[in-house]
Amino acid sequence: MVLLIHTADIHVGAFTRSSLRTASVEALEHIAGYAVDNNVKYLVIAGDLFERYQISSFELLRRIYRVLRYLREKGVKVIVSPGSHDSSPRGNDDISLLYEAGLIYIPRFEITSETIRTKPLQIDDLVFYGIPGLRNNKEIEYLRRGRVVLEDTSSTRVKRILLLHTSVRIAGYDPSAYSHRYGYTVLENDAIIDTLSKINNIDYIALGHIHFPVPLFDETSINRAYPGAPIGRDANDLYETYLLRNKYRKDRRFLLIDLSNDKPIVKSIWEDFNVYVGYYKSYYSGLDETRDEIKRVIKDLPDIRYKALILELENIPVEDKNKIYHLVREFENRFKIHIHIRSSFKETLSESISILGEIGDIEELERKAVEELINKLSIKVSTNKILELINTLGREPVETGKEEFYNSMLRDIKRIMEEILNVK
Ligand SMILES: [Mn+2]
Repeated sequence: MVLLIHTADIHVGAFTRSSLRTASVEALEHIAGYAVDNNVKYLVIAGDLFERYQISSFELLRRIYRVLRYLREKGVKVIVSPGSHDSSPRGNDDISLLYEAGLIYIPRFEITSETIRTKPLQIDDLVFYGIPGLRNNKEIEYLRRGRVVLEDTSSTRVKRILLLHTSVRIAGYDPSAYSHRYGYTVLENDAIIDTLSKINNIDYIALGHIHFPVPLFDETSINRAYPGAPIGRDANDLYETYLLRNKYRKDRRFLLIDLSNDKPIVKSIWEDFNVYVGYYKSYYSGLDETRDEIKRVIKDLPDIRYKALILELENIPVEDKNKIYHLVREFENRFKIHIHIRSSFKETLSESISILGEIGDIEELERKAVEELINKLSIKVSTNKILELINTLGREPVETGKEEFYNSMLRDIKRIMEEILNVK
């Protein structure tokens, strides 16, 4: 039997100031335990092992080193491809340190303005390739233009696995509906990666980047899937965990891939990863009442290691927003719980509360800066449009076909400007 585990988007280092901060490393420990107990010899992490390219937590790093050392001692090989969060272009990142320590394998690649060339990494009878997640989903440009080269794919009978960290529309799931989280560019459909896998004899594509598990299945014959994040990294992910359980009657998961036959058999290993997400919606009815209400909701939560609560409180008066903020912080500490407040009342509230959330990457910082500027200038334009413009201007030309590149860029700029100025 050729078995491997496929996971992605662990985001160790997310939720830094919250009681959830150890949840993701614990999820990885759990997956590692499953691999050892079930004699699975390969663990594939398709990007975003870490929340940032360097995390500073000694506690989390020590646990990462320990679990990886444990896997190595048990003969489990861990193959990691860089994601959009955890790699630095110069390799000053934590995953490079893990590689130097001999704890993980990273399939090598070279990126020029022309191509992404990825080199085979052979381990036993398996060959791994990795296409990293790049800033602004730039890997998509390469994929669209057919400028991704997998080297030496012709050789003997081995199974080939491609680790691919990107945003692709798959099985009816459209990541562009969540574009600010997954980048502004999305591969329109998976025909491109279909072709890529066919011409390179790829047996299985281990996808990463989309935190929601796609597609949802218990067990099926399929050659690509997003396992989804075990924990996630922000309130959106927690809300999706809630939806997965309460709307789709599924859970978070990792994937067990059986490559023994011609077609891979992929099985979802559903897991709660010791996280409970509660959702509570109410109208604000005064500070004391709301305090009692929230306390009651928290006390009703099941006794589980990691608790999160999404509170939707409507009609909070502006003069009470800071009091609510402090109340929530107090409850978070007292009850060891992660609370996220969503309010439909006024933008000012979500703004003041937003420091509860995480500012994890440059794209989020960009968004915050643009939002602030729009507010300051009181102009009527959507943040998304400005970010789309910035990202379009930041596209990098490919050496061949420069004219076509600039023409299509100008077309896009014209379209965005027309939408911003509301003309046409
Ligand atoms: Mn991610």
